[in-house]
Amino acid sequence: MTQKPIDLEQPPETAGIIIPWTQVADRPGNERLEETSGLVEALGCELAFLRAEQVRKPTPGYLLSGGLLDRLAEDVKGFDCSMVIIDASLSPIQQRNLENRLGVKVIDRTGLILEIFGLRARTKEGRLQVELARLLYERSRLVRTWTHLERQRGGRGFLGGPGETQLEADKRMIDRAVGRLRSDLEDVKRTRRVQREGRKRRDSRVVALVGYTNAGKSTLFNRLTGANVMAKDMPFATLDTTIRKLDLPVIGEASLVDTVGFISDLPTHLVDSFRATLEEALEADLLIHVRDRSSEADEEQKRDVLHVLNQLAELENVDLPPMIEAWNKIDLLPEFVREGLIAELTERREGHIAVPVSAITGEGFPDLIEAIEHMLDEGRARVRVKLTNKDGAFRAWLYENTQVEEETYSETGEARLILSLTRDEFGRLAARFPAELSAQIEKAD
Ligand SMILES: Nc1nc2c(ncn2[C@@H]2O[C@H](COP(=O)(O)OP(=O)(O)OP(=O)(O)O)[C@@H](O)[C@H]2O)c(=O)[nH]1
Ligand SMILES: [Mg+2]
Repeated sequence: MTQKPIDLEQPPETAGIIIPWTQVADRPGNERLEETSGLVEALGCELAFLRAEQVRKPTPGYLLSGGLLDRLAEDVKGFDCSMVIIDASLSPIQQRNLENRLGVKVIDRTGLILEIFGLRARTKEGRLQVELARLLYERSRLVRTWTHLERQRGGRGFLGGPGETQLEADKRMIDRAVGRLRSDLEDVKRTRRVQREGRKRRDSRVVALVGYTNAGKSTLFNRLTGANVMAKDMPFATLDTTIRKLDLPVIGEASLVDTVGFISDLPTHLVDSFRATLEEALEADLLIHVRDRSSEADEEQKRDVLHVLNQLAELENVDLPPMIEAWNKIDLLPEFVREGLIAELTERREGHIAVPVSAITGEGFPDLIEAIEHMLDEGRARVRVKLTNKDGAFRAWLYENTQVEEETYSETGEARLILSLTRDEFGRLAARFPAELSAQIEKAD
């Protein structure tokens, strides 16, 4: 049951959407309804209806049962829908049965997100990743259908039948394509690694923006770097990682990374296949978790973002970089809520930095920059170096490889530098100039 990509040349599809829920605790709030309709809009579909429906006893055949299904079938006819989206996870059997019963294409949440990613992917890397996710999704569904058929045919021995062999063949074909895609993505990863190492050699510190889709990462990115990345009120506006120079008043130059947003119930295949892109964030010196504090679902979104980040770190077997939070969109909050947030901030325990900002008005930016510098500066040492006029090469090396904060001259014409060094830089300095290190360098402050 492979999904066909949606053809943009065709007139837009008319979609009816059901968001099923079982327990009262899972009943979707307004934010979820809006998010889902946003996803459908992002797909370029016309929305016929969208309802949250309580499914007390999900059935293995259709998920929805009895009256719910009848009503859905009526509405599909009544609104002349060409597609139904079930904002949940459907088994391949349920999907097929629903398609047969309703007479239109049926997709689930994963299918929906994959479609949007498919439409948005622009770069070669983005396309590879989406294609991989799609294949892994299809493969997982083939396996399940196959198991089902196998059970039906149980005990018939050699009469395996053409269905089985066909599915086996499909599986093998997908496996081959997955293998090719993975190796293409390995190349992408390698190139990125080389670029990253280059940045490291130049000691450009890397700061990555992460967060829920639509939280305002790209808007913040553009404003901080003067870039012009697409920022839009729609889910998954950004799929590709962009890196730009970020000028910091004290530290100097750093690199800022904008990344793909996360969403609740992000299919694991997507997390897996977007590793090449998100590795950039995992290897950053600092993560800025951009949160939309004006969203009712902000706390859940935060939880989901942290969950995906931890999942990724586990997959890559690395620790997450240090993180601060940018509490974005505070311009949308009424004054008293804003004050409450700021009070909450001051009550927070030390060690966790959060900065209220507005990527639109620029409010809070100086504090955000200060917080970034503070975090990047941790682990740096300041040292004072005495130079004589014979130290030309040493001086040149220091200027080239470290950050010189200050240069002064004594009455006798000796130069004194104040340097700020990372641990790595200090190690390189010690290896290169051991004699100078003991004779001419002392700790500042
Ligand atoms: N009022 C207000 N709107 C904002 C702010 N920051 C971003 N927005 C709006 O929120 C929407 C989403 O912004 P983006 O910057 O595209 O969000 P994103 O996090 O990059 O989203 P994805 O790329 O989809 O993950 C846009 O319509 C922005 O104009 C803010 O501080 N205040
Ligand atoms: Mg974006």
